[in-house]
Amino acid sequence: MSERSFVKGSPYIMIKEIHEQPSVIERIIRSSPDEYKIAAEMIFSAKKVFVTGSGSSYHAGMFLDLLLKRKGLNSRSFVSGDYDIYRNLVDKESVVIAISQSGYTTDTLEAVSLFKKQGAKIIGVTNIIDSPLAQTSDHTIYVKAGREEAVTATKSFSAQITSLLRIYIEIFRSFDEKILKLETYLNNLPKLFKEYIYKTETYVRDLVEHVYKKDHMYILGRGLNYVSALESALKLKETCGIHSEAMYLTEIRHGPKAAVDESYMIGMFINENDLEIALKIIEELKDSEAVFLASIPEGLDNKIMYREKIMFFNISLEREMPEEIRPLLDVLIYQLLSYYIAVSRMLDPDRPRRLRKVVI
Ligand code: F1P
Repeated sequence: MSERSFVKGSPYIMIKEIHEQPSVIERIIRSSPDEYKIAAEMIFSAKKVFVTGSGSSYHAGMFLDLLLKRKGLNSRSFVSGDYDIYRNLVDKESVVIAISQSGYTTDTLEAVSLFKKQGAKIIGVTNIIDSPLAQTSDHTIYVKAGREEAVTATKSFSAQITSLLRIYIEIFRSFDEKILKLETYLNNLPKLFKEYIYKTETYVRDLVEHVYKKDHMYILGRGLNYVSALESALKLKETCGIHSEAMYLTEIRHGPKAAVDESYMIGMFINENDLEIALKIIEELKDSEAVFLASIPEGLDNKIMYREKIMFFNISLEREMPEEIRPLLDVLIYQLLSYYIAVSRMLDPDRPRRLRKVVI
């Protein structure tokens, strides 16, 4: 069965938008480098960098912030509703990267308006070319996801991450050989992404019958994987009404594990460095009857699977994949899982109750 046939049978837009991601990524990586170069120069020459947004856009912002911090830049990210806290830190030596799919989110626009008055330079990252965010920014990155109609952000999140990766690559290409590897990998990503959608979708469709009645999910990760956990947990909450929480990998051992029982799923994004701690967590939860779902580099997966009494599902990633790419593929698992659970629960994944595409 081809991957398109999964889409064809569905009346919903969300699954169509999930499947558009390889072509969205392709469009971004093939576009002219100019807009990313300008942003890269603005960021590199600023004394302080602030990254802000709400919902999925905040998660994308946190991703960039972690990348910049790790390279030694003075960066921090915050939910745009918190802008008042940063009032006395943002000044004319600052650059503020404001991310919003719609470009209309009130909190984000208010943050931009205040910080602009304080002399900061604004880089707007948006999917809507003539949105208020684009109009007020000193420089705009247009993320090129195409119109996103399902309320839940899927392709626009991947478009944000890919666009931010392009900026990141522009800043650091000349300093670091690993960045060249990342760039090459990103340039080949559309094909891999397509294959991964097919593999993951087949997998998730099998998994769903075991988990669609579960009430809770903790999704664990650290570093960049924690960003994937946040975004994945948001998908489940929005789309299929599951109580889901992103949890910093090591923190589950500091209290939350006491709540886990058979009504839980435990998602894990595991790197090589996390293996030891992941094994401890699995061991400590083995009496819980929770269902486990792990994403893990291939070759390491056999170390954690098939433990006695545990229902364990595992999706493996190419071993040599740079970790900056992982959020794109890891979040995809949960986009698909949320969609298929919603459909199994007879919910409309495109229009979750109480939600709107634009939060003003
Ligand atoms: C994005 C957002 C989405 C969420 C929903 C409501 O705001 O919070 O993350 O899934 O669609 O809007 P923005 O990026 O448009 O500011």
